Amino acid sequence: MFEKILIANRGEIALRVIRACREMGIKSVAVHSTADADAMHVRLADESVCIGPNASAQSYLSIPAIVSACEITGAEAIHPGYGFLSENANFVQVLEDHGITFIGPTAEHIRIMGDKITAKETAKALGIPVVPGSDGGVPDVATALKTAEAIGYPVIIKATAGGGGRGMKVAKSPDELEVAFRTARSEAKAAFGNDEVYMEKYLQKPRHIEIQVFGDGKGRAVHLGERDCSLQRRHQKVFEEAPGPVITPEQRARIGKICADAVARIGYIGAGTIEFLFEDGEFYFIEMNTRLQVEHPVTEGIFGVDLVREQIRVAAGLPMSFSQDDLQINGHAIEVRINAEKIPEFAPRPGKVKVFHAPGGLGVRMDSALYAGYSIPPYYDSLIGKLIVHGRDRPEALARLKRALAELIIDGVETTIPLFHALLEDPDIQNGAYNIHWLEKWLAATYG
Ligand code: MV4
Repeated sequence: MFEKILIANRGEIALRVIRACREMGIKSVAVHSTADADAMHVRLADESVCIGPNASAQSYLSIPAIVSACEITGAEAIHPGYGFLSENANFVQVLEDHGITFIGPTAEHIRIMGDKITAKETAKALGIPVVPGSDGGVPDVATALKTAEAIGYPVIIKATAGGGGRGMKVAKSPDELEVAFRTARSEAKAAFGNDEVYMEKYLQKPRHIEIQVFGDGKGRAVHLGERDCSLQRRHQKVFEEAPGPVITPEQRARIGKICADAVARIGYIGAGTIEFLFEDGEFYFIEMNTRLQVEHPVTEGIFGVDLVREQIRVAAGLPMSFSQDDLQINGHAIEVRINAEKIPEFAPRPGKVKVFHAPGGLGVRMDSALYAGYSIPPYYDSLIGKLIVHGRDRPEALARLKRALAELIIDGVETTIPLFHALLEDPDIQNGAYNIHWLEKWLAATYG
């Protein structure tokens, strides 16, 4: 096992990794920007290194600074958290060249899944159901028209280098296709420096269902069911739950086995998430994320496992501490993202936190790096905490969430807390009757 791990991240996820390290008897090294000198992850780690100025590009994204911090402190491995360098294949390659272990998948697996056409082809070849669409890239308008004719309208055009919703355009009929194609292309070029696009059948009212997978890198892998992350605004998730309110045990077992077998076959190591659109009882692969996700705690809640501990174990060459048969779902978990943002615009509101009181009690988990007196810097993501609740069933989890939200106090900055109080009063949320468009429609209807 490693003696010392460096965490190339900040905020609540840095704390999450430090906590796993401490329970495993592993020393932790925090890295931080100048703006984060007083951050909680710096205080909680065994050691810390300042790696650069406020801007992420010169600190949390600086590969030379992070490799140097590793060499200075003698850390043998790096946990990347999510975001920042967590899906940067070049970073993983550099670490390999320096004899530092990356706690995550291989550079090759990250690269395959980063290119959305290659990811889809790989998924298809591994037996994962995919959205009907073009075979690879669509090079010109004529090909786009022919492909759309074969698929049937509506269609969606997506950037090969994309993900997370940028550079996507829908065409409902042939007369909309040329504009959609050209717009998607130029947006892809601007956003990713790569104008390749591909086409899919546009699903009109799906849910976003993602399957958590975990591999040991030696050909064994398991699945840990699904999370329903359909409640999003501008491709930012705000509320996630597990199990999915409309997924049957049979559907879960079937798609779960397909996913676990697929990642076993490629020798995948560590945590991964296979994203699907789910409509009329069918799963359609869209993307795979090769990292630990923000919403992983809902899966930890219902399975009673520590995913970060497992990531560290397999990175150190140890086996996973559970097999598929050990994994049984217990109850229901919900996470809400607490952002320092003004509702309903979701406009960032950094500033000084005057009071912070975290909720507690049975089935309540608060992952946050806040403390009273802390100044939320304006340079990074506005996520300041995650409230995760667990109950014996979905109604109990909802009641517990309402109770815990009422206990949570953050004074000094505006947050998304009031949004969740309002959402929990809605019958559709209470019934689990929502899809990927529900939240934006509700926001428009509620706040105008
Ligand atoms: C789609 C789709 C409908 N049909 N693909 C958006 C982000 C990216 N991960 C995939 N996205 C979508 N792909 C087909 N063929 C609708 C979306 C989509 C979406 C997906 C998940 C969660 C929220 C969303 C909001 C708008 C559109």
